[in-house]
Amino acid sequence: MKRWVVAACCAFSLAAGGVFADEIKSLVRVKKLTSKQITALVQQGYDVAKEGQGYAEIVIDKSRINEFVNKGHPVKVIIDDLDKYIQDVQAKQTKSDRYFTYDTCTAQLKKWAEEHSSICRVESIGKSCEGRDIWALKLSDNPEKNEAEPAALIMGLHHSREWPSVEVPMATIKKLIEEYSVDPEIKKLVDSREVWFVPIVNPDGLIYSQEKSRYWRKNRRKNANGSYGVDPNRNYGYQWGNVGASSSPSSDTYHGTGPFSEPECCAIRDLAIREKFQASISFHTYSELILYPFGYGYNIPNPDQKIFVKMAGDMARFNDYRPQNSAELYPAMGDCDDYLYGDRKMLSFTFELCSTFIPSASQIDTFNSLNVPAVVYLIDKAGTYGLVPASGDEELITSLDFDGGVAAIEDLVKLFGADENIAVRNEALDKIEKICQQVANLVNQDLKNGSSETYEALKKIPQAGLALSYLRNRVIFDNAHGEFYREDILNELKNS
Ligand code: 0X9
Ligand code: CA
Ligand code: ZN
Repeated sequence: MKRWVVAACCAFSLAAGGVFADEIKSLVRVKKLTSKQITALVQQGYDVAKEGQGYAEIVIDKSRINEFVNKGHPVKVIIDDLDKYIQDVQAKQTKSDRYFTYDTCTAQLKKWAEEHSSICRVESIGKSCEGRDIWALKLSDNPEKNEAEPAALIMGLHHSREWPSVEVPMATIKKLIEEYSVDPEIKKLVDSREVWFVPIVNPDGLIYSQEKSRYWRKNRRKNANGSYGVDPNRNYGYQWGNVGASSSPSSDTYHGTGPFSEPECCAIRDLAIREKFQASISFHTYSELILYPFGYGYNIPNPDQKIFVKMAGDMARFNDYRPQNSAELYPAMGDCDDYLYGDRKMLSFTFELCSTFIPSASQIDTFNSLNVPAVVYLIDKAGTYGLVPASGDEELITSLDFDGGVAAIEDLVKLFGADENIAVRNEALDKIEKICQQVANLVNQDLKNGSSETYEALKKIPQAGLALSYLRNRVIFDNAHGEFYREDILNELKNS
């Protein structure tokens, strides 16, 4: 260990730890803390794993626990020696209950791509600090083509020690692939979306956490002062800064030398720019939360707040997690969601899975089954709510088929139809109008071709008033210009 590094550091980076890899780390619950004090701890670079009513759970050098006690904050040790604890979890894995490693995950992704090449393919979206491939699996019909379909991005493992965050994306792929050939609903979902999975954003970190220091959080960048690691969830380039993020390389929330200094974050950025996603989930552990932007400061206005609250609330029904704004947890600059929403206008969510970093492997099936349905929901809603923000562009709307258009109308009119806030409503209304025009066009086309099926279906949708009135205008116009319509339908529309 280079002890001189410590002498050169300020007192606060000492508190943040991370210089001595051989220090024993504990997970402790520090009590009698106000939420202001907890935010201050985050601000000072403490590795806060969970925030609760009057307490915080913190990863800290075992030798420093008493500093809290001495300041009048009772401490309960949850895990005395994190490294040993996680080694035990690892040792007790069975053949069937087992966390993915970088190698087993890579092999599984490649196997799926090989065996199901008509609906998925694998691509390396970049290299980690240590030169490993960051693998992505694309799931969609015609996976080689970039089609005008709503797109979603599902990420795991920004943070090394958060192994369950790899499992949920992998379990979602498995479900969608296996059910594709037997469940028409799943087939329709996969065919009408482009879903990208990046189960391991930080490969070097996962390997380090599984083979060396189990509580490791960051990536494995070798910093200029000899310490290791940048926090990938503080390195994104939207509102990159010092709130809830540290400029000390040895801190566990070190934000790097500049925005997007880390290749892992660049890989996600470049994929997002290329694929123009509408929605995303970034999985982490722990705390059983569903977080949404903005997270870089308190009370930052979010123009799409209403959609975020609705979707987070709906997803929380599957897993019973708590939906909340991420700054309310604690403000932190440079996280993934703020970039994906702030810059790319995606509906970006962070899930804090489980109630500890790495639960026993026997719980993998349980947390998967709680969370996979929420992912499927997000993939679906990328094509309805996802059309409202700027990422839901014109081309997506004019490519909607009848079912996709109707689903969007139903969701959006329900959410915005009765909104008394004119500003919020107008923004969404602009998109709703375009979707209704698209649906009216499709139905009009069907009527001209002699099919009234979509027309009859549209009439049954309670939210379809606007689409029907567009249809009426169009039919009357086209009829006046010599198009033929069935007499009864023409009269019905004229009199409606
Ligand atoms: O601090 C993080 O990066 C996330 N929690 S974790 O314990 N997995 O490290 C939460 C980030 C939420 N975003 C903001 N609060 N801005
Ligand atoms: Ca496709
Ligand atoms: Zn995390």
